[in-house]
Amino acid sequence: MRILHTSDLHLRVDRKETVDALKSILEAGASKRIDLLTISGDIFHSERDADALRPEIRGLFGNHSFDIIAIPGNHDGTIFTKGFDFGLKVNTDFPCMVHHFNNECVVALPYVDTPSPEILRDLKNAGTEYETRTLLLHCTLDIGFGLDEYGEEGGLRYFPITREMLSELQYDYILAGHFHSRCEIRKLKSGGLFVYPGSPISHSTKELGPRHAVLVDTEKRKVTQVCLPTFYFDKLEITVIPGKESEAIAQLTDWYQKKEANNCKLNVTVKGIIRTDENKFRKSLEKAAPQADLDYLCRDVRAVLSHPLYRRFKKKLKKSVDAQRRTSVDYVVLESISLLLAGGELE
Ligand SMILES: [Mn+2]
Repeated sequence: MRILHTSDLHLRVDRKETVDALKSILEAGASKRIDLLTISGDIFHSERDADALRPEIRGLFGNHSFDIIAIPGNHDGTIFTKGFDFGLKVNTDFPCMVHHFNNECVVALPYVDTPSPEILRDLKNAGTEYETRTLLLHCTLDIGFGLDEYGEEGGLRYFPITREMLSELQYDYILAGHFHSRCEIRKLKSGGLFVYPGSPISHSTKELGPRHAVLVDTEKRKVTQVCLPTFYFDKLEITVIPGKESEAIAQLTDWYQKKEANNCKLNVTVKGIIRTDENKFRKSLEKAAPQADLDYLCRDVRAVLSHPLYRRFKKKLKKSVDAQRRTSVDYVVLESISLLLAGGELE
């Protein structure tokens, strides 16, 4: 069976690009000839968004060559129990629902706060008669991520679970949601694979770089990331060394040109010290990355270069500091003298 896995769409009525992301995922599903699309929670950002978007979304979920199985997450947990028509069946049955496809099963657990011993027991016993078992879960895994990587809410209140506990359940694949920042695939001690696809669209600047869904081929036992054409944020930080201004421009040009045609918003921070006109250098940066937001923090240090104090230092530098460390020491001194000059502490 070929499964495309995603989660955390956070569809919002005031962010059209989230609905576009859903369309991209459905298109990816068709082009990858999948049998099943799985969505592990937080389809909607809030109940209000689910309410507003329902009629529009309903049509999108219908008429596909593949099945769709979804579970509620902590953001949209209760809306699915109210009998509305979303165009897809979101599993809200406790303890869990077992969907089967020939000799395989997909066990879907609707979002709950804590993995109680009863829930873990039910998950362990669900669908054990099938050859391949896949579990859908909205959870916080113990792999040392920053709490802010789990979307805006963070925290460990959301079904915290360890790899050890999941290993015990003996699933072949655990297709999870709740972790936003990037795609993470981990092998469990049991041999099973744990998959966080990351949010399929950047919801904030905490989620950087192109977004992915994950394709699971259960027959070939192959798991691959599928890059999505959805909106993302990205950023680049460059520290310029005096005399290496053109290298900085080249680095920016290379990075920018790879992303230029993408659906993204780019932020570039250029800091450090330069041996050239501040205005001219800014213009070159803007030319290299015209659509990016630029934080320009460079300082022209030409006045320092001709300062007697710096000249004396430069002579000593060659004698007393080995070649390897010379550039970084030079940089620190240039920066310090420049600040002293700016503060009027040097004549
Ligand atoms: Mn989420």
